Amino acid sequence: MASNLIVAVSSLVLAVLVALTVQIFYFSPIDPLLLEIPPTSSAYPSTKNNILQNVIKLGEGLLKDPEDVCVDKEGTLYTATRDGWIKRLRRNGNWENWKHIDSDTLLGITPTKGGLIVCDAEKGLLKVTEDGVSVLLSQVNGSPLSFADDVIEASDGSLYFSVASTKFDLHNWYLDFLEARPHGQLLKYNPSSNETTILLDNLYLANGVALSKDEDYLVICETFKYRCLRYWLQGVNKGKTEVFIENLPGGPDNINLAPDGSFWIALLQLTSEGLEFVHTSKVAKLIVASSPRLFNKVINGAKTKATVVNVATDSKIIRRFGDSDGKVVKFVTSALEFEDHLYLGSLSSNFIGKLPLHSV
Ligand SMILES: [Ca+2]
Ligand SMILES: [Ca+2]
Repeated sequence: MASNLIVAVSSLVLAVLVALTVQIFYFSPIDPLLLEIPPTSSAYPSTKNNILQNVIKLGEGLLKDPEDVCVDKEGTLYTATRDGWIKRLRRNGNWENWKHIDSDTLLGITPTKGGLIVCDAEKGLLKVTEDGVSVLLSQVNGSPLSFADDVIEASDGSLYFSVASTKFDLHNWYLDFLEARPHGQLLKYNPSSNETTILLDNLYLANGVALSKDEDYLVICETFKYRCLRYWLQGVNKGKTEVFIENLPGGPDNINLAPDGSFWIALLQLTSEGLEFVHTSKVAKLIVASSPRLFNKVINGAKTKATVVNVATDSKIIRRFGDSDGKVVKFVTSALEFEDHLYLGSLSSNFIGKLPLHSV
């Protein structure tokens, strides 16, 4: 009798194990590659400053995970929040709930001559003006535009923007990360001809996009490669791509041109012991991919820090600010310099951080 029960229970356990194995390994949503996280170059300034702990919190409690920030020519600061608001901070210090979009996937924003352009990872590129919100671009070559991440306008009116991944959506970004294959793109939208061109393909999670001061090149961030590429728009190298900076001390998210022509890049601290191990094992990747909860456990450490770097046009890191244990700010995704202050967006904050640059 007892032995029958043991046989029955063990058969059941075996069946469950087989089903789980089949589920995890044969029906996995990912086809992973191993990922080598680059060693942090010893040439970079020390990792241990906590200068970002000195930020002033703007709009605290009003802003749900403001991923990106921008400032228009009047000096009004804008951000897009996870609950679908475009909120703005007037020069007089007042916050305004400007426009609401039925979306929880708003990412990069940029001011343009014709209003604010917002990347909605589900709807595409949106245009926001005093009159309301309209969809500017929702398709690329007949396919839905999904996971638009960041956008910038050139002085001729062209919009350059990134698609983080053509395979996974924002809610499943961790699968793109685990798969570690290049599904990202850099695109150009010409509003006068209504034409969209793919400039670069096969990018490793294409994220922030910035134009150089003279608009002779673009810098595009590849988060999982810990590097940024330079795509030439003018001159003898027009159309060519080269590495702008690599082995960054974190995965680059948004990037912004500074007034002096250098760039501010927010770096995601995607390194934790758990993640480092996961990147060395396809089996571990398949197991983690089977459960977002498991992924959150592995990446947890990564969400408790913040780093931003200021990179010169010759690719040297000039300044590096951090909050090494996320005491005041963490998961900083955007850094924008305006009138001698740095403004910080974050996917784990309810405020915009403001750091006076003259005193650091
Ligand atoms: Ca932006
Ligand atoms: Ca971004």
